[in-house]
Amino acid sequence: VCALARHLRLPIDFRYVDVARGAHKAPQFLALNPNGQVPVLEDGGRVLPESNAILVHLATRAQCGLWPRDPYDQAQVMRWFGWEMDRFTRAGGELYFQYAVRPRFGLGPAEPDAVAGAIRDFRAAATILDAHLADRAWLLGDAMSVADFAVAGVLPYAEDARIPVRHFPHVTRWHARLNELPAWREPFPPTVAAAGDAGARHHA
Ligand SMILES: N[C@@H](CCC(=O)N[C@@H](CS)C(=O)NCC(=O)O)C(=O)O
Repeated sequence: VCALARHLRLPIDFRYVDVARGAHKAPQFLALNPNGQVPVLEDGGRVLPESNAILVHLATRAQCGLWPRDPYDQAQVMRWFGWEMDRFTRAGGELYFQYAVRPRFGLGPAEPDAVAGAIRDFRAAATILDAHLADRAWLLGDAMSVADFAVAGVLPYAEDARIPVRHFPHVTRWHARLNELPAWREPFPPTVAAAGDAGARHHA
């Protein structure tokens, strides 16, 4: 969400949510998102949680084409949104939790069974993604879309989370293409980035 907001140069006032101190479970925040999770967008008095919904809203507001016009392409974006939550990000996110979140929050070392399961699931998902990207620049083909922002969201954490992405050449090439965007490389506004490892702790 932050990468897209920055890429589109949208005038967003970023607020840091200190997850380490439980700010996302405070009544004030739960009034915005009863799930107690970041990110949440407020736009003109309207509130929108869920990162993928926010991606669509921002792209539509910016009229930038990253939310495609063609209904079939829109359905394809929804396909990748569902797929990343169910498979790719779920597996990569588990590795992020095991290798990055657990040590940071003093929850003890990574759990071997959870790691083994997540690696197996990540490899299975990445195999499918790699085959899809073998003859495409972007998930939808020739044009970048919000689906690319959603599916690739876990990859900047690949090193910290020991996500075995380097075994998948087309996924690697696709992510390198995203990394050509300054906003992908530096998604966080300075105030948020300065507040710590902003990876999972901002409210867009
Ligand atoms: N489906 C939600 C998931 C959001 C989510 O998992 N947020 C994490 C940080 S990336 C969070 O707030 N975790 C704290 C918690 O669940 O207590 C979305 O895509 O926005």
